[in-house]
Amino acid sequence: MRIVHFSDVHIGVENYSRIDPKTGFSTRLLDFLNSFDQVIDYSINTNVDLVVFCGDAYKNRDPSQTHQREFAKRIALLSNKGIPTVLIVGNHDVPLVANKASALDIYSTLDIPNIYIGNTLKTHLITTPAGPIQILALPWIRRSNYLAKNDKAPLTPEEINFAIQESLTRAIQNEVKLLDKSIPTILAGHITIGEAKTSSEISMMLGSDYLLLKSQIALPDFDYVALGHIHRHQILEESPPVVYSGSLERIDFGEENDKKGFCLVTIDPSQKQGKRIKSLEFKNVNARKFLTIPITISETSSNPIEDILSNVLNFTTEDSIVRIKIKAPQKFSGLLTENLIRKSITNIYYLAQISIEYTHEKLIHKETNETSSNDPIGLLKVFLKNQDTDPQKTQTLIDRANQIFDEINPNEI
Ligand SMILES: [Mn+2]
Repeated sequence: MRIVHFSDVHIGVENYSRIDPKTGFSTRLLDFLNSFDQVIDYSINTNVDLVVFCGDAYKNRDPSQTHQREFAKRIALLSNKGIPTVLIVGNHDVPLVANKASALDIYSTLDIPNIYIGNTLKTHLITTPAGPIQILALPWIRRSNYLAKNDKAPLTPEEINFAIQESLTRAIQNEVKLLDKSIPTILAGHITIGEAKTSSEISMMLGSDYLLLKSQIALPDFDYVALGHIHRHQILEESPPVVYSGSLERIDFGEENDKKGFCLVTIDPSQKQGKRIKSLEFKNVNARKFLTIPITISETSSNPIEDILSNVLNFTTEDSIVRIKIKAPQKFSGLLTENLIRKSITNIYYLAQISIEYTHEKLIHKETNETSSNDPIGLLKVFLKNQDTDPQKTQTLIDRANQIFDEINPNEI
């Protein structure tokens, strides 16, 4: 039995994007759909028996019609090919208010064949071409739902988290008692596990998370624990495998070095519980690359712009979202403007950011020519700059001025 496990598609994340002239879509939307397509294509072309999606289809709780159509198109392909597909509801899929529908509820409302929605904690018995399997769905729990049911006394956020953790642990234990041990079983959840590591998606989290510990879900009753929510792929436990497949696309530079993709799990249903896992592979998708280029301009450089360009050419940038971090001696500050650098560089797919840090002087920021009126050194620099003073001479004069100020105000920092 071959199972594809993926998660955190987050359609609608559109940072670092422009409009694609051919489609009118944001280029980042195309990136996200492209990596999503690779999961769907793999599942269909290699005829997998089951697809498990562990939550967060969209960026927002209220996805646009276009985003919903693009997600639905791809889920429909799986449905039409007869591949059973489990969709677990993530925190980005649920509204804050109790009784409002999640972004995935429409699939159970329409009763789409082969699509199973995990919007409550319960076990689904699913028939796959390779035999039956039990999926214990562990969706994101809405705080508001919880409060609505437990409104005896106002609780602090920490108390709410603790209460959710307790009730989830109990609910999982109750479900486990009802499982049929002769059938393979997967726990599929959208949740933070305390031991997991994050890269950058802190910015993607909506409020503070409740969490479970690995020991509460790595139970011998499960052949595999499929997780979503944390965007960094990681294997938290070998037996049973407790795995975050990770997201399909990078969101920011914190994920620059993370691989992106999905998991292929092979289970032998004829084996006894605990012996069913045959293999676990991570399959890379071709996600948009992020690249940081650090450049240090030497004191003796005769053409800093030229140096920046030749440094950039050492990297493959045609298909990457790039940021350039420049360190330069203060004397070049007049030469290096972001505009000029941007105009000079043409071989980058998307230039997200240029930062310039000047060594030595920090009191004045020449790009904006701002200096505070009570900063005499800063004012002196503006004066010298306006006089077109030679950079070396400027440095000497500034050093002398610093000495003088130190002598007058020896205790001033
Ligand atoms: Mn999430």
